[in-house]
Amino acid sequence: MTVADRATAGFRQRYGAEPSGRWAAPGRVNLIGEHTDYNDGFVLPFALPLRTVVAAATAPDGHWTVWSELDDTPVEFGAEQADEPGRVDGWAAYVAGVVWALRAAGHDVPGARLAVASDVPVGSGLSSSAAIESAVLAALVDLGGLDLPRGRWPRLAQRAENDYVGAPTGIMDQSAVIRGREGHALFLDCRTEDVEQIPFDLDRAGLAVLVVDSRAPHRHADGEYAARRRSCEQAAATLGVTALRDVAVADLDAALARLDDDETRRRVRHVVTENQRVLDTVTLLRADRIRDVGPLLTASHASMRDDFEITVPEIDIAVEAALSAGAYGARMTGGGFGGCVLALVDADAADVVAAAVTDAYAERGYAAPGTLTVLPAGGVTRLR
Ligand code: GAF
Repeated sequence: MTVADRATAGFRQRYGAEPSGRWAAPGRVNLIGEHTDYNDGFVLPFALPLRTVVAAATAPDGHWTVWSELDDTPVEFGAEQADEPGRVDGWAAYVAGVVWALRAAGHDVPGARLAVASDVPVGSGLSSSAAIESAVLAALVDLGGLDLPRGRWPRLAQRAENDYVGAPTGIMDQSAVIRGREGHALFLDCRTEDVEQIPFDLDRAGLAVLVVDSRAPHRHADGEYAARRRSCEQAAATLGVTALRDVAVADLDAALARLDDDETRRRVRHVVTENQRVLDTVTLLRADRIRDVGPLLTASHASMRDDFEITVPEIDIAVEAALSAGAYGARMTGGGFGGCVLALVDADAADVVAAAVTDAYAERGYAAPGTLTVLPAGGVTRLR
């Protein structure tokens, strides 16, 4: 059964009725630009063909009930719980957070019954949370006929995650999931929210992006993410800039000389050089030089491993094995401390590279990784 059929079947079984519609939102990978979004910097993610689907209909009692195929017990909440961040917890907090963010922005959100099915793996760093937020947001906007232009959706979904769920994440994931376009990577300026759709036609170039799910448990991911963010914000304050985005590569040495501990210097060096790598990647893609992006991906990984210190052994091994097997470049993608690696490979070499990573894992006694080749897909949409 497709993910859309599972959502519909779940709706029928749970609520004994037909949904009014189905809304689908993708997961994402980030080609390059990690931990730059909350530094007002640049990112270059793309939406995945894996999607989360929400089947939904309005509920006359004004309450929200949500069922997920991952947890057979439905969660129900009313305005009182939705209006108090933290009252709904677990996976349903992403749904309640969207209701909260809409209501906080003054919208009259209709009560609804929702059924969620997903092909985006949870906890793999592929933005399953942004996918459910965005699909629910699209459903509620349509069901309620809310006047909310799509350009404002990413900030609203981010608020759900920051202020209701309590995760201090940036704007990248929701932007990729909402604004992604098939065959393109999304070049986003996280300060202005200006976007440029950059053609990323892997198929035509005979290339593929191989995604390797390390299946490594996220170790202390939440606390470490918040700590990295704090350290960047403190460094920006010390340097007297609004955000680390305001430090140019040409000024990096002078900036580092003004910071007095080595750890902070390394954090800053990652962010400043990573922003430049995004810009360099965009320049190459505009010139249709996709293969030449490889070394930038690998340099980004080294920076995350050595300077930002957000990788784990399973992730570093996957990158090394992919490169040894002929990938043009490879890097961890997403927040870090586990999750996925992406590798730029010749399409006809994807299986060989995937097998090399699987062998490297077996040699070290790690559980087998998940492997998948992907092409850039479109953003959140209502299904016909
Ligand atoms: C996570 C966050 F949600 C993003 O906002 C971003 O900071 C990313 O980690 C790191 O680049 O996915």
